[in-house]
Amino acid sequence: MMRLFSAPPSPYSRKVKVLLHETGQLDDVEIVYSTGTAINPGTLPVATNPLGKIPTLERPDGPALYDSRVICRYLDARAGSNLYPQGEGLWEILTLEATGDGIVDSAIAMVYEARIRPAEFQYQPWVDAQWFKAIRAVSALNERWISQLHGPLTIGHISVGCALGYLDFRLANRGWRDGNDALADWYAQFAERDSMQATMPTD
Ligand SMILES: N[C@@H](CCC(=O)N[C@@H](CS)C(=O)NCC(=O)O)C(=O)O
Repeated sequence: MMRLFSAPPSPYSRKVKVLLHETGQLDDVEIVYSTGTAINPGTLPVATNPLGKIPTLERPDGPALYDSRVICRYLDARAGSNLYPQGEGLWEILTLEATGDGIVDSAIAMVYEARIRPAEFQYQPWVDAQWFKAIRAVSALNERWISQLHGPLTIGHISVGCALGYLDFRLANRGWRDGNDALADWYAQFAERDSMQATMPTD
């Protein structure tokens, strides 16, 4: 049995869990609760992932895999589920995935700044700059990616869905929907999928 080190609030872990739902592999993976920070690694899987991050996928028949992008691609190949298009379209979808992940990178940097760094060391212009990155990417999704998002399910959809879900979860007051109606409409529909409903982030 494979073991997925992950935590309910983690948006990168959520990508993997959504993929497990969508590809019918839930029964093949034990979900192991794992949490911590760079300063206090807690139960993060440092023994198998030197970066000490989740998600990490331990496999009985091979070395552990880490980074959500690697794990998702592995599990897609394992299931033969075609969440990665063949041919030229692949590059666009990998970029869509990177856009969703990048939104999360900035959002998490903001959350860690507030939570981990002592108040006297916090630097608001840096926090605001992270938000500008995230909202610029949200706006690009709204302007340039809506037709892909309305197409067949790919890893790009999953990444973007988890990213927007994370903005709602941790940064709802920033109002990512403002001026991004097409993306908001897409997300309202996407969030109804069983895989998304079953993996809603919680503390
Ligand atoms: N690029 C990685 C990012 C993983 C990541 O940063 N996960 C966070 C939790 S959401 C983590 O493990 N943080 C602990 C740390 O940074 O030490 C991925 O896609 O899996």
